[in-house]
Amino acid sequence: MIVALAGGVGGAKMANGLEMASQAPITVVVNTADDFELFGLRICPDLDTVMYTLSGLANPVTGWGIEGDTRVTLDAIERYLGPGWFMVGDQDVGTHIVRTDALRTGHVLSAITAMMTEALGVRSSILPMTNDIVETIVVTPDGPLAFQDYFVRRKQQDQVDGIRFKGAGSAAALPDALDAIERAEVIVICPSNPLVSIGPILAIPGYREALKSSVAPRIAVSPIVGGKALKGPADRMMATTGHEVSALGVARMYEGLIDGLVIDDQDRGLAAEIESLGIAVRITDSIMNTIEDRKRLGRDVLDFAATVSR
Ligand code: FO1
Repeated sequence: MIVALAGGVGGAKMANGLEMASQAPITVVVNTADDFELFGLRICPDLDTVMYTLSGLANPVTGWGIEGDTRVTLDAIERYLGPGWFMVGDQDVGTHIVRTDALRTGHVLSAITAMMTEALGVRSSILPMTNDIVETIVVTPDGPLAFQDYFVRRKQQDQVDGIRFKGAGSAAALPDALDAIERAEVIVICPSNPLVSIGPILAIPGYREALKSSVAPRIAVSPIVGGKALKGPADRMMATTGHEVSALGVARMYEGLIDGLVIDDQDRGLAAEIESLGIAVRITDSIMNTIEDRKRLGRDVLDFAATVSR
C-alpha cells in the first residue's frame, strides 16, 4: 500500500498521480488544520480538494471546488451580508451541509469522509490527520490570523513571522493513519506546503514517530522549484520563517524523516548538497500541468522508491 501525506491542490494532484501509476487504491492522510466554520458550516478545504480530485469532480482551473459549480446560494447570502470573501459553490455547499449535520449528530470526521468518498466512487482511503480540532494560526505584524483569514480573505499579503498549530499537541493522530504508515510499502510526502500543509500533520504526536519507525522507503516531492513555490505562498513563508527557499531548504525541513527527495530538472545543481544530508535524489520534470503529468510523476516517484533503501 502507498501512503501519501497531503495538503491541498498539489497534494491532491500527486495522490491522483500515485493512484494512476500504481493502478491501485492508496491511502491519503490529509491536513485538516485549514478547516474552519463559515455560516455555521464546517468546511474542510484540503479534505474536499483531495476528495473532489480523486473522484474527478475537481475544478481543473482552481484545483479546489467542483467543476462547473454555480454560486446561487452565495449570491443569495450576499444580498443580506454584502460581498463575501470565500467562494463556496452550490454543489460544494451540499458537502458542507451533510458534513456539518453528521458532525452535529455525533459522527466523527473520518467516518463522514469515508461515507462521502464511497458515495463519490473514490476507491482510495482519504483520512483526516485527526478527528480533533487543530487550527493553523499565522503570526503576522498585524497579530495572529486564522489560516483562511490569512490565505483567502487577506490574499496571503501579510508577512508571516511564525506559524502555530493550535490544538495539535493534544490532538490524537488518526489510528488508521498511523496503522497505514506502519504497514506502508511506500510513503510519499506530496509537493504540498511543508509549513502549513505537512507541518500540521507532523505536529500531531505520533506521526513523526510512525514515519521514523516505518520500514518503507519515504520519499518527498519538493514543492519548491527554481526557488519558487509551485502554488501558493510557501516560498515567502519559508523565507520569513528562516528557511532557505529551495529544494535544499525542503530537504533540511524533512531531514531524518525522508530517504529520498524528488527535485525538478531546474534544481539539479542542488543534488549533491541534498545527498550530503543522507537523502537520495531523483531529478525529473516535477511540474504537474496535465493529468498525464500527474501519472508520469507518480511513476517516477514509485520507480525512485524502489531504488531507495532504508
Ligand atoms: N481558495 C481561495 O483562494 N479562494 C476561495 O474563495 C476559496 C474557496 C474554497 C472553497 C472550498 C474549498 O474546499 C476550498 C476553497 N479555497 C479557496 C481553497 C482553500 O481555502 C485553500 O487553497 C486551502 O485551504 C489551502 O490548501
